[in-house]
Amino acid sequence: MSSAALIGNPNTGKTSLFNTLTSSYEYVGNWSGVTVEKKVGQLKNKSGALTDLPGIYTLHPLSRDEGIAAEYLVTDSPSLLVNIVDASQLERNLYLTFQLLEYGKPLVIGLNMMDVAKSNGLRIHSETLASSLGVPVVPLVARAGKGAEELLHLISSHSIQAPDFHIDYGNAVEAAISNISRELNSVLPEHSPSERFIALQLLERNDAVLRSLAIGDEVKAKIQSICDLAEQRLHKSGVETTVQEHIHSVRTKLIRDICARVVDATNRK
Ligand code: GDP
Ligand code: K
Ligand code: MG
Repeated sequence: MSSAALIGNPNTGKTSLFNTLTSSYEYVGNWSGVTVEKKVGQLKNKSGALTDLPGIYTLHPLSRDEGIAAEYLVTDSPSLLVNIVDASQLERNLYLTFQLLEYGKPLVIGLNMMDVAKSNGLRIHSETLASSLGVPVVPLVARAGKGAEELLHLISSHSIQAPDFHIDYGNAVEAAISNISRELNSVLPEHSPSERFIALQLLERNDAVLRSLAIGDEVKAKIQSICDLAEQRLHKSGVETTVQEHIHSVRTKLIRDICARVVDATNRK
């Protein structure tokens, strides 16, 4: 049995898809500690469970509610991520996608709101998006149920591979990722997200991820000093920003490059 999770920005059509893809609820309640609704359903073809996660723009939470998705990714460790992306707002949506690509587990993109993109005069080259990111992309109009069958088929096929997605964040950050990964290597439980993903989230000072990790204070202190050292090295190399801002700016530059190839806005309305 697989466990898949729907994850994406707010209002991208996750719940609409959840309702189309599942036949019965396994669980409806609240996420622990917060009043945000938690829904887990059984996929229509009985191939596994699907969890509908609260919408977020980044894994880096600003509030307890926003930390739910990050905590879930670390502690529940789903075997497949179904990233729902709004095709009409691709650049903004891809930030979370980049973070999820680093997770190290199989990922499929449901490229929703294709009707909205079209009526805005945007042509979205979904094959170019798929080849740029190295993951399957299924165009969707969730409100009309379009593409949902193909997505369900793909989710259940168990043919989706973990993406080989690797951004080069530069020497200072890459050295820190290696050093944090080494600290995590022996302490992470099986089926955890990739060490690289956790290292990057910790370098981004994601407290929800830090809280969710079952690691001792000694390892936490070592990781903290690696983060501090990365910042010093970054400054020495002439980059005046924090590590967090640096990671953000490397990602956003790459996202702009990809959008320039994927989105044809010649006839934008
Ligand atoms: P969530 O916040 O990601 O769970 O998104 P919802 O499933 O609640 O959808 C947000 C709104 O977008 C609802 O009004 C949906 O009916 C609408 N919606 C969902 N998918 C599509 C789509 O493909 N096209 C259009 N035009 N609207 C959609
Ligand atoms: K909503
Ligand atoms: Mg929803």
